[in-house]
Amino acid sequence: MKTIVNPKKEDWSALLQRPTQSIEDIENTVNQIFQDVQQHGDFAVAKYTSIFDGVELDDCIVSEEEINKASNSVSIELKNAIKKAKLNIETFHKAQKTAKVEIETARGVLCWQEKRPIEKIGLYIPGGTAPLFSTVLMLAVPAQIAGCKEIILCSPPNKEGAIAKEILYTAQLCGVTKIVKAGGIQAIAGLTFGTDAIPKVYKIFGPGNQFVTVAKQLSTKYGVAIDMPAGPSELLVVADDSANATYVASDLLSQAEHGTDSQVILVSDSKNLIKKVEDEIENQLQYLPRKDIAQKALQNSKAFLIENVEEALELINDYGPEHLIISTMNNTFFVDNIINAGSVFIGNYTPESAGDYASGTNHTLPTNGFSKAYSGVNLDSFTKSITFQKINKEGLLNIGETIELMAEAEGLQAHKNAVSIRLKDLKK
Ligand code: HSO
Ligand code: ZN
Repeated sequence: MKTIVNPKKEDWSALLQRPTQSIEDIENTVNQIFQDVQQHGDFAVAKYTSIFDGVELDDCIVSEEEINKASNSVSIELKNAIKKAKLNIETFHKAQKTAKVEIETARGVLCWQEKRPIEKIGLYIPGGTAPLFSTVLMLAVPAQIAGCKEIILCSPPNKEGAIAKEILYTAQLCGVTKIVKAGGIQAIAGLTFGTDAIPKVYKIFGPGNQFVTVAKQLSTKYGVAIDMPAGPSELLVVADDSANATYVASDLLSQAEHGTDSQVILVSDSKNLIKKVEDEIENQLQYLPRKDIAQKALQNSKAFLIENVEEALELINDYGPEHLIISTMNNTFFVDNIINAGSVFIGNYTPESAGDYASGTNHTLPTNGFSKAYSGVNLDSFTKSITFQKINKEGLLNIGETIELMAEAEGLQAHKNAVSIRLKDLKK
């Protein structure tokens, strides 16, 4: 990890650049596969599964039998852990339910807003080196609480044509209605257009590689909503001499092991702490099974030696980390003043792993600086708001003239008439 001492403000954005690649070549591939799936449905999906995942499937839908078999082979200990995490995620997301908002804006003019579930949603769960079944919990649990009717999960099959048993078990536990063995661009295209096997959905959630991310973005051109533009994982830790360097190092490594393009940043006013954390990283790294991945990620990572907390805060808000760990003498200062972050972890005993799995918060979060404008996935991500209004005679008398004047000024006579016709009756 490279240490940057007292960086000048004008250099921050260059120093804090994310390790993202160009997406132009990807866009062509994504467009082509979308067209193919739109025209040839399941046939095209199967073709790309064969090309990219190296497996020919008779049926891309996971059968009840397969799910039960997979569930039976997950250990009791792991099942209990998943259930415990599920309970906390449920508790936190149920608490996010809001009551209907209802108000009389003027006498006789009653307006209200109510939430309704998004009926059909798609969840994308990547396969690869570590199948993250925890993401199934993070997406399917709030979807079920919100009342989504159709929850379609897509995940790429392995060479044997299977999806990880933990993913199947968790999906079943959380009420996923259909599990499809399809990954990458072809899965997103299937969810976008619908095929005989894959239902068309209204919103697609979940992380993925750059192909999946670009595909999700393209699906919005066809009227499908997405949770957010996802990117490689990030963690920023702000720590001073009061922090435990061993803990800080373990947190930085926990995020670095996700992928070679992950980025971890340490911000501190203490040269001493930075040194201790660096030594600890070296120490702990050698024992990690994924040390090669973590090591590469650490090459994208930096430690910033900063003069004071105000400057540290400004730098953090500028970067907008996906995850922020605060371990300082004055945590409250950062908690009160943080504006741009996906999820915040406070104090020595709050590792990011807690939020990744089991504390109850969601781990599907905005990366790549998107925390400046996007929230992480939460209950509202699975609902939409509908507004209602009911105006009585007194109400129309109250606001009628206002509408007439405004409609007239916009040159929209028919709008004005809709009010005038009624007002005439009321004034008879
Ligand atoms: N840190 C990841 C989520 C995750 N970690 C899943 C472990 N499993 C992105 O927030
Ligand atoms: Zn993680």
